[in-house]
Amino acid sequence: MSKHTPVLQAETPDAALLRRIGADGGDGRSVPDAATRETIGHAPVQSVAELDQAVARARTAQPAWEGLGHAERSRLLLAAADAVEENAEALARLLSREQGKPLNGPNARFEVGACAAWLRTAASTVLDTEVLLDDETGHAELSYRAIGVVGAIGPWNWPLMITIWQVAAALRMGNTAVVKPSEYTTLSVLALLAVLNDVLPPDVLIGVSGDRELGSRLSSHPHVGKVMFTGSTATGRRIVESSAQNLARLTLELGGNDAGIVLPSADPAAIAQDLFWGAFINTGQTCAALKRLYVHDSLYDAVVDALAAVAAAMPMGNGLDEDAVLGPLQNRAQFDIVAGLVDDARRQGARIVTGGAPASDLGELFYPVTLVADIADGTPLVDEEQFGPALPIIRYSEVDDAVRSANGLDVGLGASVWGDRDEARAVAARIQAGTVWINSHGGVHPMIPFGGVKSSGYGLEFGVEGLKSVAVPQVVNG
Ligand code: TXE
Repeated sequence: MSKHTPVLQAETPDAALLRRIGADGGDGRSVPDAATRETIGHAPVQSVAELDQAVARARTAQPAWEGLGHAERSRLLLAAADAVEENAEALARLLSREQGKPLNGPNARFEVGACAAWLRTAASTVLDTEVLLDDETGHAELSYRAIGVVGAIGPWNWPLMITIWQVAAALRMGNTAVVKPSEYTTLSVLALLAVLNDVLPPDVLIGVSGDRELGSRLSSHPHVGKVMFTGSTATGRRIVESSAQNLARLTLELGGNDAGIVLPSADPAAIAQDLFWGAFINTGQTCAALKRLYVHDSLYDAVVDALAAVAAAMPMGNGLDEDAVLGPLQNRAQFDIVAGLVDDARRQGARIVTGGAPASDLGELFYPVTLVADIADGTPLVDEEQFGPALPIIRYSEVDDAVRSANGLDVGLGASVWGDRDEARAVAARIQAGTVWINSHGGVHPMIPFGGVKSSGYGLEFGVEGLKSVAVPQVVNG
């Protein structure tokens, strides 16, 4: 047993997974536990040549995989979902240690459960051939065929769930996939792929481990026909540029800065818990989290107080602590962004209602839930994506102004409106975002398409639209 991996001595289920993917030895890049910063294993550092080999293998395997047909691929994806469930606790523990999210709350166990759910839905969703014309002038049909090799490039915040989002539909449609996980959460994703590969044929789903150079090569590779990307807008732009070379089709789920608007008709006490989780799910490190909250003047103080009361009752701690529902920031860079934005807001005269300074007693990267009131548009904490546990709460008196603020940034992943349902739906229709939730924020469902507008990207995932997005349409005319 390696001296680098003391936790393996405990023989936890995640230790077996680490051994299985060869991460328990001393070779490769050292991976820290997000909470304790102790080394939990080593991630392989693969070369561009190895990536090229992976794409070549996936390309060779693709015709036979497509040739299995929908029924057999669906059967295998259902078996893959069962395999995820059989390994759920080991995956959740490894995810919790590497990513930082607690086992409980809407966190690690929830994420692993979502992987199984999305696999099952991708397996059972029907994408029928459409009859476009059928009369005396002729007959034409539209059906959807596999593209070939799909490149999946993911982030570190929901690494398992987003990998499944990217590959489940792709595999169902007869593509093979090469996955490049974030360098921050490589081990969890490699472990997930190992579990899936227990039931999938060889080379249908291949992981490559490395940094952005591998991501860059995967997205520009001449034999990759589709890139599924979730990450920052800056990287998304680079992927669009490289698609000029290989003409890969793209689904880009980029950053957001989701606004929530609380209307005068809302009940602060009734919505506080859902507002809290809308903003602080995964300790705020979520693409479609509530990142700026606009509250009508008439109930501003009541909403701030109700949110502060909910925050006070939510334990933060090491992810393996069964009581914790909030964890650390995943990495130092993100921690510095959050701490810097809060410090800046304070300097500009905003009011820190709760939190506002690192929770160093818990560990290096812990930052408490921070509510920032009496803050305005134009402050970086409002205008920039914090991607962490700090929520600016902005006062408004005219709904038109709140709508203008919500639409005032160049992103549009999600948004939410809180209050009387009919009033809220009327406001929702005026908001520029891929999804507008009413009296909730951020909930996703495997049958409901999800995607952004503006600089939050393009393309839809999930449901029938998600299957279409990893396929090429083909018309048969005659
Ligand atoms: O993202 P990157 P990071 C936001 C969040 C965060 C910021 C940076 O605000 O602070 O993005 O996070 C790979 N071609 N979000 O650094 O750099 C890279 O190796 C191809 C929002 O994680 O975009 C990794 O696998 N791939 C987001 C993946 O892209 C490249 C979730 C993401 O890295 C590449 C996470 C290139 N040229 C962060 N360069 C959300 N919307 O959910 C890097 N990569």
